[in-house]
Order: sequence, then C-alpha cells, then structure tokens
Amino acid sequence: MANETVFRRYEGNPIITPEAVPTANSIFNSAVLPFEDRYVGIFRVDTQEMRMELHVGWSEDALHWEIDPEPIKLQREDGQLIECLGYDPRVTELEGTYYITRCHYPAGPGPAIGLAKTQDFKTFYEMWDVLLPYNRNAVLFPRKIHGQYAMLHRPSDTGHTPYGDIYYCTSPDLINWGRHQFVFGPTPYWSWQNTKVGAGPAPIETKEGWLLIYHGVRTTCTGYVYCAGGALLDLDEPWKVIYRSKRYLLAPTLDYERVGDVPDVVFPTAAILDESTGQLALYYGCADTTVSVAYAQLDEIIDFIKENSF
Ligand code: BMA
Repeated sequence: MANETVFRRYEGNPIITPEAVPTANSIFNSAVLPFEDRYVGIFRVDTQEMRMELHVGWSEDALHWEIDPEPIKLQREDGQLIECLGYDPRVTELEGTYYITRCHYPAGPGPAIGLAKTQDFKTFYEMWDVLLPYNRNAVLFPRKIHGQYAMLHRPSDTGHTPYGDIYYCTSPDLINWGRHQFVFGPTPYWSWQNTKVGAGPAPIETKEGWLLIYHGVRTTCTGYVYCAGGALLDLDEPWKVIYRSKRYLLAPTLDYERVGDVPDVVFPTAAILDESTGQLALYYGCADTTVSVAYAQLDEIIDFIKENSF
C-alpha cells in the first residue's frame, strides 16, 4: 500500500457495496450526515439498466447502512410525484432544512444542477434547477454569507472532457443564482490536479477559513485518475483561496479504489465532523462502484493543507 498522507482508511472498507440494493450495479459518490439520533444518507445507485437513481439510507453508526430498494420520490410544484434520478448528490443543512444538489438530465440536454429539499428524509420537494447545462458539480455552503445563499459549482461540457474549474455564486432565494466568481482551476503544470477540479462535501467552517475537500483529476496515458485534495477559502470572500494543498489528501491506492467500473477513482462527497473529538469522517466513492470512509483530525487536515500549500 502507498503512503497515506493525513486520512487513515477504515479497515472495513468499502462500507457499502452494490449488494445493498438488489437492482444495483454500483453504489458510490453518496452523501451522508447525522440526523436526529442516527445517520441518514442519499445514495447514488446506478442500476443494472444504468439508470442513475438516488435512494435514502439509514444507519445507527454511519458504517452499516440499510438502503431503501426504491428510489426517492420528489414532489414537484405542480403536484406530480417523480422518481429522483441523477448523480453525485451533496447534502447541506441550512436553517433546519436539508438541501440536496445533484447532477441530472432534465428535458433537453444535460447535465444540469437540480435542487431538492426535505426536512425529514421522507418527503422530498423538487425545486427549480439552479444551474443550466452543462454543469456537473454543485454544493451549497451551510450558512448564508453576507445575507446570500452561496454555492460552489463546476461548469462542464457535453462529455467527460478535460475541462473543469470551481466557481462561487450566490442567491437571495435559492432560485435565482448569479454573481459567479472563479475560485480555482487545475494546475497549469503536471500534478494530481492538472486536468480538472470539483467541489466535494459541503464546505466546513473553521477558524482558518472554509475547509473545502475537492476532487482533482490528472490525465495519464491510460485515462483519468481522481484524487482528493483540500483548500481553505476566505470566510467572508470564499472565492479567495488562502491555502491549497499541493499534496493530495487521498489517492486511489487500494484494490477497491483502483479496480471497479471506472478504475483509479476516489471521489469525496460527504464529511461528518465529530465536534467532541475533532475527528472528520470523509466518505468517498471508490472506482465508481462502492463507498468507503477515511478519518483524520480536523486540525491535522488544516495543518497539512497549510504546510503543503502552493
Ligand atoms: C465524474 C463524475 C463522477 C465519477 C467520475 C469518475 O465526471 O461522473 O460521478 O465518479 O467522473 O468516473
């Protein structure tokens, strides 16, 4: 096994495999969070038809999960109940409501960024799409900034092309989004993040800035390799990068990260911070097939990013 930098992988990884849902081909890139006295998750389930569905799951310990075999139903404004299709969900709690961003293919070309909300993870409401095609990646900040809702996103194009920078934008009402600002892009030179980058879990507020864990991609002669990295963004002006790690936080190393439907992918999408111990549990998709978790102390992550910054 290659060296770990900051995160230590859970020895029981992967914690979720396709067996969790009988119709699944793969379960990966999913969002988990504490809810009431247990944990809840929104899971990306690619079916044996290759339909990209989102399913709810529940857990007592954030490691062992029961995933609903049926996809989430979304209540639309016109009263219609639709199945929740899409991929790479992120969940952010804001003022007591849980907002789910996802990439999806509405009528017309995709992918666009859809937004849904829930308060109980039983009834879900579809909201207006927040970003038009092509966009593959979006996550809300967990509080308003200067009175505005805030989001990181990654404009894209029609395919899995070597293009992808992270942008910041704001909204007064979660419907109208604008004031887009560039945050950062791939490095102009060879590195683990020289092809594209995209935001991971909802940014975490720390004294040192917003901790953003993101994915970075490099292009090798046999294809893309996805790693996880970290940055600290200014608390008041989050489009300003204070620190950004030159070394990765996590790279595809073990068999379950290297072998799967898409090899050599670690794709972080959720983080649970234990406020009492300072431990951060990072949930990430492995090789577009399973879900794993790795742990680090929040302080250590921040120190590592600062010490290894550009
Ligand atoms: C990205 C997204 C992710 C996926 C990754 C690697 O563009 O589609 O869902 O994990 O590619 O295939």
